[in-house]
Amino acid sequence: MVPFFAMDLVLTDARIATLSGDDYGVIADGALAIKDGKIAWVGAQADLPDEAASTTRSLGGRWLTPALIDCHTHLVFGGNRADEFEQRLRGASYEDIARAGGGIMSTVSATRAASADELYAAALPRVEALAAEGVGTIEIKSGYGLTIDSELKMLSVARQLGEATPVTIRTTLLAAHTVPPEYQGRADDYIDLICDELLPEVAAGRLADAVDAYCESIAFSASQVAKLFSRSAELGLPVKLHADQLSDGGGGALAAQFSALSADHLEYTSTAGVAAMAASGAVAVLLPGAFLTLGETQLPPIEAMRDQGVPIAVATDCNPGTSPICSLRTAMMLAARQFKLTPEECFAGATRVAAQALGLDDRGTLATGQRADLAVWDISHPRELAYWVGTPQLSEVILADTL
Ligand code: DI6
Ligand code: FE
Repeated sequence: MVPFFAMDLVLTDARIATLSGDDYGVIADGALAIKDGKIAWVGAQADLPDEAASTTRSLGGRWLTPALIDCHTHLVFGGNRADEFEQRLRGASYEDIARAGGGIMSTVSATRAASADELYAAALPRVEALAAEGVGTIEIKSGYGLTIDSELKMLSVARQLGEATPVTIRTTLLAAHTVPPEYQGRADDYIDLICDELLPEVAAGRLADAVDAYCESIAFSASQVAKLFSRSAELGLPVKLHADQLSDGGGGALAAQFSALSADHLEYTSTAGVAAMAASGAVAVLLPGAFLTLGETQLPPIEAMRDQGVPIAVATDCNPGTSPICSLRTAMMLAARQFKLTPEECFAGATRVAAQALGLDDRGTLATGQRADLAVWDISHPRELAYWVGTPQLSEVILADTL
């Protein structure tokens, strides 16, 4: 090990939630040492080597945890859909609006019309809002362009956000979000365009870290998704799936069949779908903001997920249509309130399991060798993180990229 006097920073007098092990992995009187942007040591302060003469900072009994991870967002987009929110309050359904040419398509028009600079300027405050509540890693999906150029534009804006901020941005190609107007009635041809032209370009340029699709009656069928996922696998790109959000389309099982990192939404997933996910190791990403905004009543099969040992993550789904929510803390509270996840499940779901949903094994817990992406909180217990909304408990964020 690196000698202690050479540490970059040693944090002492902390209550630590490592998120590895039971009961938040708590270390009551803890200390943590950082070297080269990584955790070099974490444990009980009494065991801290004597020669810890590096820059040492007392956290005064505050809680130290992994920085939060938002593993499912669509936060790069043009315009907004407050008008449709109003229509839905008056009784129109999400599917009705989509079939009438609104919904995702209305954001597609606004996103196509926006320049990369305009999209960047609109998205930056959203990244900053998440960062301001302790988020250190954000996944951002494309899917509001639906042409080769505009999907590439979205991915490059997302990459740019990662370069300009200390937050890690993971990008996901969601070109199969809905059938673009140019391909109405020819969804198979659109899938071919993605498979033959867009995916190879994205893979060659390393523009996306994963591929996602929307498997739903108003979007793509299981066989269309299967074609896309086979091609993604050939190109070495991991996959994720918007599955069973509005109906049971067998999405959970489909994701499992392709060893997806995650299947997301899952309100209508069957017990068989959950079992398939458990066998494949796919993470269930729950999106309580979309559930709330759409006024859904069908709960995801949480008990089956727990029984079968499917890891559960929680994310914002930040998007202008179904989840105009740019707060992971709010999503954690909603997951507790609506889905009855325990506060510990909510917290693990926004750290350790969220990392797993992104295929990242270097963050989400506090352990030797992990990235030093940390959050410091003025709370008396970590259960408060899935309880308060909009209150200022975050004391400090320390991200490896700022060290
Ligand atoms: N499910 C969602 O919740 C978002 N996309 C998806 O496939 C909604 C996207 C939108 O309505 O703009
Ligand atoms: Fe989504």
